[in-house]
Amino acid sequence: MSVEPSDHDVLLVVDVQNDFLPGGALSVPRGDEIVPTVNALARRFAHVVLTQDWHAPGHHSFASTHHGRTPFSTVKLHYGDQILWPDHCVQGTRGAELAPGLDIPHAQLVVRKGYRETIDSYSAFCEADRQTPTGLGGYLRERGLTRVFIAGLATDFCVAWSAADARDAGFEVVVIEDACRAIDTQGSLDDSWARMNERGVHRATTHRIVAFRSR
Ligand code: VGL
Ligand code: ZN
Repeated sequence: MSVEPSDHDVLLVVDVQNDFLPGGALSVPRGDEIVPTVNALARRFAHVVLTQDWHAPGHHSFASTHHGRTPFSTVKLHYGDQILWPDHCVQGTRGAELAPGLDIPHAQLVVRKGYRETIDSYSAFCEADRQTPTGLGGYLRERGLTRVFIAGLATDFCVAWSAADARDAGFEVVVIEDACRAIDTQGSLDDSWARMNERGVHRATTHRIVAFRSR
């Protein structure tokens, strides 16, 4: 498969936000390293969409919302198992802002997700209840975009869930591995690649994509 960006391709930049960078509330190890890579990639794509984790205060994915619970433990919520996180990406806070180093002025849409207090959404397409769509699938389809390249944070959560759901929604998917970083808790990185491989998600590296001329 050629990974040359075409007019039917979109770059989806997942959750490159202050709280996921070193020093942030839910920092992804070496998450900052991908920022220049993502900027370089974005210059090769005419179509770019960003996502923003965007939680209400007291969100049910926060350990602090559940009495006596600690971050990185798991609870049962109405839709199934939920890993509990430190408070992060609270709506309107500095931690929720896109990383200041992101330089993608031509990005066309920012999808906010996880904004319902009782439902998390790792995926940019479908919330954790597995029923509530974010609208992104319809947006891409209406614009005639058929292949989704994905970069961002974190490989094993929001990138992986977005990739799997994009496949389920009928899109071709390419995860740009070196333009992502993982949290890797409780075997999550291996699990996420198993889930993506099962669905036929392709992998590529940045140098293969930026070798093509700029848009
Ligand atoms: C994420 C955990 C909680 C992510 C978001 O962006 O991968 N992970 N919220
Ligand atoms: Zn979150």
